[in-house]
Order: sequence, then structure tokens, then C-alpha cells
Amino acid sequence: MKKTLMIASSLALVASLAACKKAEQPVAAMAATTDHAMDKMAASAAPKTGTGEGKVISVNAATGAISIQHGPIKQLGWPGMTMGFTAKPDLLKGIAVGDKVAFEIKGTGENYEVTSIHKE
Ligand SMILES: [Cu+2]
Repeated sequence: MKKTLMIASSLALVASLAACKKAEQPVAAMAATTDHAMDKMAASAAPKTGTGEGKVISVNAATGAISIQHGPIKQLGWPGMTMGFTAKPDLLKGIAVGDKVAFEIKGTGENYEVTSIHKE
């Protein structure tokens, strides 16, 4: 409670100092910091989805892990690469190394889960 009040009052102080000096720099710096923090929050909070095609490099239906050498995934702005995904074990039954597959993924950051996959 006290901490919040202190932060609020120091922010008010910064704002009033800035207004006093008509200096735009501190205000701009504060805005930039806030935007950055919000970008980070949005990136970790909202899962993204994408669709891709590729070749299965490794697959483990028991643990729900698959590695796919995939082409570009436009929705996520990814270039082609080989990478690992998690998946519900049931989804990977019947998928074998070397299979050409089309798949959908969902996730954030570097952690994406295959939500659907089928052989082409
Ligand atoms: Cu990738």
C-alpha cells in the first residue's frame, strides 16, 4: 500500500518537474519504458497460431515431442528452420520420421505446441 503511494507520488513529481521545465525528455523516456513493458506483457500473454509444412526429423509419441524441418511460417514471421515442438501424444500416433506433414501450432516465445498435424 505505502509502496504504491510512493511510486504514484514520485511519478507525479517527475511529471510535475517535467511540466515545470518544459523538458520533454523525461516524459518521452517514461513513455518508452511503459511501451516496452506492455509489449513484453502482450507477447507472453497472448498465444499466437501459425500453419506450416515440413518434414519430420524426429518424433516421440510417448513423450509428445516432435522436431520438424519446416518452411517459412508467415503468421509468425518465421523463416524455414528445424525446431522442436510439444504435442499431445495422441496427435503424434502414426507420424513417423521422414513424413511430409502440414501442421498447426500455437504458443508464445519459443514454446509452441502442435495442435494439429497430418501427412501430406
Ligand atoms: Cu521454427
